[in-house]
Amino acid sequence: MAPPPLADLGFPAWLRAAHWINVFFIGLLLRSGIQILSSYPRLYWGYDAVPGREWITFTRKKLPTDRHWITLDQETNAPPWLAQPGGKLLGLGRHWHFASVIFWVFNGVIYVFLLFATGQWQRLIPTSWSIFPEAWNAIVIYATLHIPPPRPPYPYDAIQQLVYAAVVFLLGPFLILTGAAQSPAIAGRFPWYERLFGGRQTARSLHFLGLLAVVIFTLAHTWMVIYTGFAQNISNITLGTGARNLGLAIVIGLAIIALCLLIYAVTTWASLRSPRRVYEALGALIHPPLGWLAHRVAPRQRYRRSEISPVFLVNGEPPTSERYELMKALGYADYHLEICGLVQHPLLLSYAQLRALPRHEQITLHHCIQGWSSIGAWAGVSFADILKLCEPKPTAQYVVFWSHSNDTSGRQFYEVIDLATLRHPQTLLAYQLNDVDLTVEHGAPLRLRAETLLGFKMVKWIERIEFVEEYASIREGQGGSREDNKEYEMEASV
Ligand SMILES: Nc1nc2c(c(=O)[nH]1)N[C@H]1C(S)=C(S)[C@@H](COP(=O)(O)O)O[C@H]1N2
Ligand SMILES: [Mo]
Repeated sequence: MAPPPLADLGFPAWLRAAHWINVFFIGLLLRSGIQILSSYPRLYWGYDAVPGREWITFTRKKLPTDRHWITLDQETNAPPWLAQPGGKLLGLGRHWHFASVIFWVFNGVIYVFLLFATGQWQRLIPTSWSIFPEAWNAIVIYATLHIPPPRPPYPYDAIQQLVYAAVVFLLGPFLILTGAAQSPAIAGRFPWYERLFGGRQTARSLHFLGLLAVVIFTLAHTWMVIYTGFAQNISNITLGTGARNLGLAIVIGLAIIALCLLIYAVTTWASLRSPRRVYEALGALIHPPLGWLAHRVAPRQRYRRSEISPVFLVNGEPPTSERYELMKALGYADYHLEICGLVQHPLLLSYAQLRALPRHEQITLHHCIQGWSSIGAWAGVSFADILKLCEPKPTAQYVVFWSHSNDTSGRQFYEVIDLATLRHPQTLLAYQLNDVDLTVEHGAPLRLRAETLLGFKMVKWIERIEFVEEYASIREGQGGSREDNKEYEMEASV
């Protein structure tokens, strides 16, 4: 069946609805995206974030000089008028970003489907090669600071048509693909996918440039809408092409924009006021798919020796207890790893016993939730070997890693990981980084590596490993120190 002619298509209700829904979620994505960027406001090319090699920095914040700085010192405060929700609420910013993505993609898929089902695609996709000479003519006219005339039946010039088509069919998918390339679970399981973009930091930089393209497009689009007949244009996209009452259309159009801004304001205010409740509400939506990804996808990372980062960044405050200081002074000779909880054989393994177990090595990319990444060669004990020794009981579902260090609330640092995720190959209790025994900064004497997860799950300075059935009864019940204190998500796979 031939599609109806372009002139008869008009702006059906679904197209108008999809347009405004898109505007609303793009706004949320931009706001929450800026929140995420503010946690590590510097961009790099390649795989890792090597200090000094950033191509752009958005902060003048100084690092502390009286102690070893950590990457949390590089986090900045985002202004709530610009970012969602503002401050240092990275965890909540991610929740807004991921929740918005779900609705935005859903809306986009329906829109594209209906474009093709109704013939509306003819608005965007050129049907003749003459579009290119016409586009060139349009550019020449723009260069003289004039607006080219529309080309009936199209309501706009050739360049506009090409730009609209590129935004829908190229920029949208580009943002989704570069977003996905930053996930530790996806990069861990499909290293070729990350290589396609030239590394995680390149994907992050491209994702940012995509954001910039969206902003520039939105400004240019808004300007054109105003310049080429604001009343008629806004009427078309709110009430449809048949509408007579242009005044009413303007009121409705502006009311929709005001409503979007109001919702951003209210949801930002709610996020700042009761972060935990917003975390739980949005979490109900995003945690199931993230958890599914983390434990379904087994990592297969293998970077080359030559790719090891010249500097492996450091995060997390080291232990300060006397006990740890003493252990360190003795070269960890009296260190013991305690394995307890729901296991057939509770264990107390000395440092020497741990190092006598088979040694495994892997060169992997570390993804910090803040946005930086580093490549390192880790060596240590395979978690599978520990499981063989202790034999978890059938009721054991989760493993709690307790650290010698304290979290930001001054209590013992801990993180919980589900047993299925830990059964993946490349789960390591590491004692070496780049062929030397771990330094204090990197978690001496023992730290976790779980290569489908974000860095904050990989507890350093491990004191004790406890097998449990559930974690709701541990501390605040969110699954770890960072979840309890900073609203990071337990299913740290993206
Ligand atoms: N005990 C403890 N472990 C921790 C942290 C911490 O604050 N305390 N920070 C985590 C975070 S956020 C990251 S990114 C990694 C950093 O590991 P690295 O310092 O070896 O790069 O450690 C993780 N393990
Ligand atoms: Mo991190």
